[in-house]
Formats: sequence, structure tokens, C-alpha cells
Amino acid sequence: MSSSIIDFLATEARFGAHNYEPIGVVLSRGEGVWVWDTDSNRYLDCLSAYSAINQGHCHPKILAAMVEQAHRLTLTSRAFHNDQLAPFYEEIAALTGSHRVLPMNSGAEAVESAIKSVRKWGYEMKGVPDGQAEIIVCANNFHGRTLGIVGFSTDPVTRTHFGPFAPGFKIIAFGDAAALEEAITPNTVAFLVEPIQGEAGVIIPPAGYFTKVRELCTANNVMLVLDEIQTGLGRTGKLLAEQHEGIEADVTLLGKALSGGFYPVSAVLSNNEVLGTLRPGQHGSTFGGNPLACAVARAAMRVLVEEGMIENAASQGARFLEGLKDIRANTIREVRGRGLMLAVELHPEAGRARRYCEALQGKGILAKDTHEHTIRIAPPLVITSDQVDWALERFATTLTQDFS
Ligand code: IF1
Repeated sequence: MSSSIIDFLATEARFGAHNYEPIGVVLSRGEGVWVWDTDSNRYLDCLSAYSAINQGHCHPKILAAMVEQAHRLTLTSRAFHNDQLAPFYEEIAALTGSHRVLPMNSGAEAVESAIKSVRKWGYEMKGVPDGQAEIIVCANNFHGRTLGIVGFSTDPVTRTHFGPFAPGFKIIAFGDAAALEEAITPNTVAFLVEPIQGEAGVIIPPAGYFTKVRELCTANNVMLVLDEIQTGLGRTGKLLAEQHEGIEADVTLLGKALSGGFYPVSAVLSNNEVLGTLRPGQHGSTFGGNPLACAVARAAMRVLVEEGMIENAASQGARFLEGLKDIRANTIREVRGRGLMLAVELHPEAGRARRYCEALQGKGILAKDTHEHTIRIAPPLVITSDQVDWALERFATTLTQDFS
């Protein structure tokens, strides 16, 4: 490590809250699938800022839209209209087939906004007695870091000593439709779930699960809220992960790649009813729906579609998955993935995944461990076949090493 890197790390450690344990690389530039550190070493980004960089780093068209808009108008608040909001609504509704849009900033805010909206819908449309609304969520969920959300997390690291928490959530197993059927009561307003659990280690539910979930929600007048903040916008090889089972959520949450990584932009998308219950003054955000965010998001959605990134995620994802499955290494317990949302789970005896990520860093690849034994792989959706093959060579040599 050069002295400048050591200085950066020491200063962060001295002044920052220690709520992260990053890999020891200090990045200063990015372009497409590549990032460079302060010593000009180049890495293939296999994390994409947890899927916020689906369009690749510093996409020139999103950059141009951002700069152009920043010169004109950045923030009006929602006290006034701005000329970017209407076209943003129109374009995101057309792209996703939704009826109503609520623009927010972070993913967690979108989740919180959805919780408020489905509760309100439950009281005003479904007739649930006030204060009795129940929302069903899954074990090992990850929906963000705010108090409302960590209150229904099952991960002790995420929730310990942050209580007391809000009531009204019921936790069931992920991938188990019978558990959902059993958990639903007349007071259930929504089922909030990730199509593929990301933080839990890229857990793909059994085929048919979401078809059954959709049926149960419809039969019981329960809003199906899909958190597509990580799986959405092409990551899994479809625009939305729900399309893999041909279902439609009542409420869809987007964030991360909605801005291509330039700016925090999130959105709650719904049928007419759920967001239709919100009246003036009942919800809002200073920055939500601002013209800069809208202009950036419009460009981010446009390039995703126009440049074929969703199809590329499907084909390169299949190539990557096959390549990973071909690696013969007794460190590997399982390889999972859909589109470019991939994971290699190591045998516990192989040592911590973190060690493998550090070895990959030495070979020019940045990937992130999760839960001790899983390496998450999620490159930008602009990755080429040659780059996939280049990465696979490095994964193969790293995974055949033993770091136990
Ligand atoms: C961190 C994980 C990924 C998300 C889903 C909502 C949010 C997230 C499905 C909240 C955010 C991030 C946040 C990041 C780590 C990360 C993550 F490892 F924790 F699980 F992506 F895999 N729904 N996920 O994945 O969105 O408020 O952050 O914009 O350090 O907390 P946000």
C-alpha cells in the first residue's frame, strides 16, 4: 500500500463512524466496468456499488444529462412544479407499467414510504381497524437501515440495541408460500419481499413461489410489495425480477440504478389505489422528485433500454454463471445467480470469503463478501464476453487457492 492510501485509511478511521469495514482500496476514478485506485491500479468492479452502477461508471449520457440539468435548475421542492417531474413520471410509468409514482431519494425511504402507503390503503380501502394493520415480511430480509426497517430485520448485527421498534410486522420464511398463507389475517395489508434476497447471499426462491404468492395476495386482498431496489432495472436479466415469473406486484420499489449511481433517486410505483390514498401534507421529501434527480433518472432509464443492457445482463449473466459452475475447486459449495446477480458460496472450511475478495483485489477484481462464506458478484450490465472471461480466469485461480 502506498503512503497516500495509508493516510486516507487513517484519517477515515480517526474521524469517521466505524460502521463499515471496507476492503483496503481507495478509488478515485471509474469508467464503464472499470475503477482505478489512487495509485492508478485498475480493477474490474464486480460489486457495482451494490447494483447502483448497472449502467457502468460515469456513463457519458447520464453525466451529460446531469451537467446540463445542474446548469439550469437543481431543486425547487415540491412546493412548486418543475419541468422534469412530469416527463419522469410518464417515462417510469411507461417503462414499468405502473399507474402512480412517488419519488424519493434513498432505497430505505422508498421502503418506508411504501409501508406508510400500504397501511393507509389498509385503513381507508380495505377497512382494517385503525392501528391494527399487519405487514408480512421474510426472514433474512434486507430493506435498508432506518428504524422502521431494522425493526423487522432478523439479523442481530443490523438490529441489536437500536430498539424499541415499531409493531405491526410478522416474519415468515422466504420461499415458503404455505407460510404466507398461514400468516395472512383479515388485518394483513401487505407482503413486503425481495424477489431474490441480496444481502442474505443471493437467495433465489423455488420456481413457482411468486406465482403462488401473487395468487394468495390477490385472493386475500393483500398488497404485494416487491423490493426491486437491488433486483430491478436489468440486474437479473429482465427489467424487473417479477417478470421471471410473469407476475405483477401491486407496489414496486426502485432505487440504486434508477440514477445509474450519480445521485440518490428512488421511487415507489403502485397501482392506482395504494398511492392514491395519499393526500397533500401526508408524505413528502425536500429532495424527492427534484429536477436534477428526475433528469438523471430519465437518462439512466433511457440508456438501460436503448443500449441493450438488460439483454446483455441476461446473456453475460448466463456466461458468467456457467463459467463459475465450470470451476473445479473444493472451496466451492454452491454457485447461484440470475442475470448478473451472482454469488459463490464457499465451504465453511475454505476460510472467510473476505480473504478471497482480498486475493481477487490483488488480481484486479473488486468483489464483496457477505455473511462470512459468500462472494457476491454483480458487475455493471455493460460487461462484455471478453471481460467476463477475463474475470472468470481470475476467479478460477483464486478459488482454487486455499485460505483456510
Ligand atoms: C449498506 C446489503 C446490498 C437493498 C434492498 C433496500 C435497500 C437495499 C433490497 C436500501 C440496500 C445496500 C445498502 C448497503 C449495502 C447494501 C446491500 F449488502 F446490505 F444487502 F445491496 F446487498 N432494499 N442495500 O439491497 O437502500 O437506503 O441503501 O439506498 O451499506 O447498507 P438504500
